[in-house]
Amino acid sequence: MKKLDTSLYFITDSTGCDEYSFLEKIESALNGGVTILQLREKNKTTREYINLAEKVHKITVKYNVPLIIDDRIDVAMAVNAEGVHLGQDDMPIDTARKILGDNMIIGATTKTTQQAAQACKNGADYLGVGAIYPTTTKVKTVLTSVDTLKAICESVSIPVNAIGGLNKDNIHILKGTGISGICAVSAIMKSSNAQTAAEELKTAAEGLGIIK
Ligand code: TZP
Ligand code: MG
Repeated sequence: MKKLDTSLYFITDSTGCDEYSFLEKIESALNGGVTILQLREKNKTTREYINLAEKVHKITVKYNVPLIIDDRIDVAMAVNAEGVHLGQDDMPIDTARKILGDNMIIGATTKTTQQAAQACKNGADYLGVGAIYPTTTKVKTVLTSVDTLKAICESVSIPVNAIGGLNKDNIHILKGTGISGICAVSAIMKSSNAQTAAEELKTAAEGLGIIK
């Protein structure tokens, strides 16, 4: 597997978006420098999830950007996605690793150093930590402090990404935490120009020395 670049991690949300605009937004964000993309669908049937994932994957492969499927290893396998993202209530990381083998990317949501250590031990390739700020994206989550984020970064040797309410104007608090990247849903999804939004987020994070 080539080295994982999580520096600009775009998580999609198709709510309220017709399929054409959704796919167009994804392509635009990829043009803006997104390095890894997660398809996150909570209300689709399995068949709908697979259909959409196939279409998204056709786009991401053109950009050589890994596609990560949220929650569902069956959907990830069905479309030959590059990986899956699993939360604390999803399939355990070690079980997923046994099924998926060593070549697929497995990401884990962790909110404590204990969860982070466990996820690493069980075979996670990267961690998502947050929510750093309150978020308008539909998610069951609590806030994670920047101190906890930093402690997690210091305690593991895999990439750690910050998530939750992040945008180009508020990411300065992530300076010095040791994160590898920034996850964003609405900062890109809700912008009128996804390419510009991705470019601006990347430029801001690079300017602050948060990402390389
Ligand atoms: N997990 C923690 S916060 C969050 C997820 C999936 C949503 C992040 O969305 P946004 O719009 O970038 O705040
Ligand atoms: Mg999940």
